[in-house]
Amino acid sequence: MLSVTKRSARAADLENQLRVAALSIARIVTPNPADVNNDGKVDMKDISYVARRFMMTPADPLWDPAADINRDGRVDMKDIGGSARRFGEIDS
Ligand SMILES: [Ca+2]
Ligand SMILES: [Ca+2]
Repeated sequence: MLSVTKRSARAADLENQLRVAALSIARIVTPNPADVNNDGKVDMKDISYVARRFMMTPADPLWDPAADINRDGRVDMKDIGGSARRFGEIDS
């Protein structure tokens, strides 16, 4: 009985480690697009960065594709909103 409990505890621990690893990989593969400056959190810096590029397109010399949260080729309210909606999100 004890060995079964030990084994399942080990399995649960392994399962947990795999889950943590999978989450880490998922974050690398799909970084949070709202974290424009890539510092691991979505805060006012990201939102103001997007806001400062309001109405810019790739034709603009200051264009930064990172500010185009929804990747539609223009920084507008949708991008500011997209960033604001994810305000406070932290990658750990
Ligand atoms: Ca950030
Ligand atoms: Ca956009």
